[in-house]
Amino acid sequence: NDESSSPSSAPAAALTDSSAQPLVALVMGSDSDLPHLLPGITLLETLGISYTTRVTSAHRTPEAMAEYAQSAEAEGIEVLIAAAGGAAHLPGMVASHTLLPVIGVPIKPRLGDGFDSIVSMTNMPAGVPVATVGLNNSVNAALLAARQLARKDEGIRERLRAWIENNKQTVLKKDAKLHE
Ligand code: RP5
Repeated sequence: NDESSSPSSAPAAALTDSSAQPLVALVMGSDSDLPHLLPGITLLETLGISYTTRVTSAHRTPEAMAEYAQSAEAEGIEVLIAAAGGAAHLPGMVASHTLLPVIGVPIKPRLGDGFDSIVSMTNMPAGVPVATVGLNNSVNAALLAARQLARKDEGIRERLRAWIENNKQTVLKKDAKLHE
């Protein structure tokens, strides 16, 4: 389902990347994907994880896409989140140009239910992995990136633990409310 995303009606006109050296790069095939990435971006900010955003397309800007994927690791990026909809080849193409872990976010296209986006990312040939989350689920993409970074960063680890605890309490409160 796509409940994890609350896209606004139009793409954000501008997005301020975090000022610190980015550890996560969010790449998207079009700025029309950005509203679906905003919940994940908000979560990265909550967890104090620096990030950068790029619009780069596997089909429309193949050279720029390859160049960015090849240079991301040298630029200090540790995890790539790649979002695309429909013929959603961006995460797979990015993964073919880097050794960094790539998390794919399938985006629901204007036409159809989004299953095409999902299988575009999950049906990768053996040898080129894309860790694919649910449709529009940039929150889980951000949490996966956080888990990867938490292996080496105690601060991120603690903030991730706190977020998970808070999430647990939210669910417990909902349960308690049902039985009031
Ligand atoms: C994909 O085509 C993009 O990732 C986007 O999800 C979809 C539609 O792009 P626009 O026509 O909105 O630019 O490449």
